[in-house]
Amino acid sequence: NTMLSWQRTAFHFQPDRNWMNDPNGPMFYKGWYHFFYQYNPHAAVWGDIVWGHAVSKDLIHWLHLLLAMVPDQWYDINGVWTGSATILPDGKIIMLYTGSTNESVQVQNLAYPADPSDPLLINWVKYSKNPVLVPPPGIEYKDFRDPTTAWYTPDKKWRIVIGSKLNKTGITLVYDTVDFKSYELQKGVLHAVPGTGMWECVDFYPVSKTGKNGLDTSFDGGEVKHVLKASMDDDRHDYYALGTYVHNTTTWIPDDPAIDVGYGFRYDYGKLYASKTFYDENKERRVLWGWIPESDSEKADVKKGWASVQSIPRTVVLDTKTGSNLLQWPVEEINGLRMGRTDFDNVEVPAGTVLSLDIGETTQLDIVAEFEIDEKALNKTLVGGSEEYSCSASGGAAQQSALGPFGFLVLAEECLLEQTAVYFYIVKGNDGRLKTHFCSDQSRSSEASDVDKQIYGSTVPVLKGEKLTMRILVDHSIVESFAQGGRTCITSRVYPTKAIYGANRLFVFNNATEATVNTSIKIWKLSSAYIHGFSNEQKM
Ligand code: DQQ
Repeated sequence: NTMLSWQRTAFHFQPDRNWMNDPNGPMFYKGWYHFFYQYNPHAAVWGDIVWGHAVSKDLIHWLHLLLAMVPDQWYDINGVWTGSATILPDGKIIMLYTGSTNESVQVQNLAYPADPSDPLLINWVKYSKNPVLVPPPGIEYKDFRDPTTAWYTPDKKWRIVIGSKLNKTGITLVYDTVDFKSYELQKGVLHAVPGTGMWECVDFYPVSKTGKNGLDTSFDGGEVKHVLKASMDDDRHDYYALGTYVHNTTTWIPDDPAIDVGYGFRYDYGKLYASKTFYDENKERRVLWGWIPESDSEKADVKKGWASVQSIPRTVVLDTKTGSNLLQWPVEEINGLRMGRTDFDNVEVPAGTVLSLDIGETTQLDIVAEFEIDEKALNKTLVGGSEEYSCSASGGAAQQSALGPFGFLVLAEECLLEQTAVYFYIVKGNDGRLKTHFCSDQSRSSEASDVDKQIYGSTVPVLKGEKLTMRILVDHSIVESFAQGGRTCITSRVYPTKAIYGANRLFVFNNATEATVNTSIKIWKLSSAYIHGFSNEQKM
């Protein structure tokens, strides 16, 4: 089926076939990265959820292993749902996950490796007295899921958080435990935000205010902020906020109440959901995984026989320059896929031009670029470019103003019949201040009619003296874009019908009416990653 098989990605994690959703229990253990994921072994749609399992030495090349856990007990017979790993100081692994019971009640279960000396952790044992937690009084039986990684507290206990809701208020229930078998519900909810609905896949972790390294989830030093992230069941986006965690009162307070969980920053302004971080002690970094759902129709997924990929794992650190947002960046191991590099230095792109970047195959790319706008245009009194601009409500890459849009057309067909535009759009306010938007326009990404054609994006902080920079990873049907070192990220899932294989082109464009931009671009072709292994059918 050549129409659809080309959409298979070449270096994004995915099983051989069928449906995948949330990342589960990522960790580094005895020299291997372990990745588990929500998986339907029977179809390309959600259902019959088990835990798929794969291992890697570098987070890029993967060996699929046997299914780790399947629904075979009354407490998870309707699904082995999302969970997290905690590695205790003695190296013991604790896996907590949500089970949907025979009555569809959401409960928390404990599992551990059958043989901790096996670095591949092939076999998993469920604790004989599961479930270890059932919904507490006042919580609906279907609003209690996705336990976090535990952190060690000053009271010498382990603390976890579980997402829930009370009426329409998203909340995080907090439990303390000593042995992971019995738990005490804490009085305070860590945080609650009215109007946000059910919080799925909560993540909670410290980031350093001073260092470049990631921090263990239990880190308890001085110079940290804590990130609280929740996946909003209502609007299907992952929102995070930075704040201060106070152990004694079991609270977390956002730095800026206007940028709270559910209202403020998203990890990604395109497709990314149910994400989860882990502390990678191997490289002293915190790594984020996110599920990238499809944006075509369910019918198309069934036809192509698979659905969803995972994002390229991203390192996450506090942006110490702004102090107010995170930086997400593809793990450095992705650079190992880089092959030939082509440089375009100091290319002038006048207002209203599109330049073809003639580099041959353009389906697997790593593009790193910087842009400078000519001073004359910046200093002019400008017309066009509304202060109310937002990528998603705009006319996309076709909407011109004095200072933008400019950027790239990827997965583009020669005559631009199909194109996915990734670009900056600058607005000059009445006060003369510049505001930079970073957008990804899917409106002309495909001639197919049953696919998402939204325009994604948000603003991106640009500090004094900084050039505008972006990095784009292109992988057949997915475009992951990072602006200003990862302050704003956008993942687009696109389905061109013409811009495929050799018919695929890359362009740099400047659709501004006033500004000439000067750009320097480095482009690497990326080779495919090894992502194979045993058949997942073996254990069913
Ligand atoms: N997916 C899991 C749930 C989680 C949801 C079920 C988020 O545990 O809340 O597959 O995508």
